[in-house]
Amino acid sequence: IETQSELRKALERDEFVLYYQAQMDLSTKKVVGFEALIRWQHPTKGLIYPNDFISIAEETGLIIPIGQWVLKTACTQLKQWSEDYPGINMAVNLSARQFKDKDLVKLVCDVIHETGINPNNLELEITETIALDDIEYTISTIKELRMIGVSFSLDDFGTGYSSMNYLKRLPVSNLKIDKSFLDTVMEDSCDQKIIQTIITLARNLNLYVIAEGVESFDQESFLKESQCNKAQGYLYSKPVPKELAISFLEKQG
Ligand code: G
Ligand code: G
Ligand code: MN
Ligand code: NA
Repeated sequence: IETQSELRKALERDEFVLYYQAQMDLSTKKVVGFEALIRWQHPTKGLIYPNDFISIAEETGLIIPIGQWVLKTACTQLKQWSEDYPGINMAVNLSARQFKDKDLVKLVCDVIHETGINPNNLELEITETIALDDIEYTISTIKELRMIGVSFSLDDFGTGYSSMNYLKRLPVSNLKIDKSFLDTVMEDSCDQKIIQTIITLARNLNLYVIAEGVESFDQESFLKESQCNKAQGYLYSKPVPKELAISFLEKQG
């Protein structure tokens, strides 16, 4: 676990990096987007993962400048990749404090303007828990960003407490089925039913569904048969540095 002053230094010294994990369209088996995932390239300790510093960043408020850096870096990368692959999407995670920040809408607008991305290719991920904390605020913030073309995904779906009543009111575009359901799906028929139910629910609410943590072809076949739209997981790629990520796009032409 890292300290506040170390995190501040990391920002000043530009030690954060983004890794990118491919998101596949299950019907075409092509990469249709990437999720940006932060890492800290520490000069002596090596690569540090977000679970070891995001909560401290959140508690200390440093998540605000770190989050600005993430959004700007991910959108700069998106702009570059979309020159050759115009439909490609970029998903960026938002923590609770970032989502509640009064300047979020302005930040996103500024970054879109500065980088020149197509806002339709930007997806912001929030968890159910964040979304439901103050539902009226959530709805109005998502609507404001939707108006300029940015879409939202509900991350870790199925692990929080969203009731159907809340879900139908949230103007999100995608549900991300939590990895925990995938982990045991091939042994546990209950998990299969849960996943199929989430997919049906999503379709009825006009939402896209993406499954996270896909590691085997069996899981992929099950998801395809269940008409899940997209998949993300080690089967396709781990989160990788930008040079490797682009090679996936180049390979598929
Ligand atoms: O990449 P990894 O699986 O180690 O990520 C662990 C957690 O850190 C995930 O819950 C992910 O959402 C979160 N995370 C990764 N990158 C970012 C980021 O840029 N911003 C925020 N707020 N959370 C992130
Ligand atoms: O909470 P969020 O969904 O943003 O976090 C995604 C995290 O899940 C990333 O840290 C990523 O490294 C991890 N991840 C992505 N795909 C897989 C997978 O197929 N298997 C495992 N074990 N972890 C994965
Ligand atoms: Mn995520
Ligand atoms: Na997730």
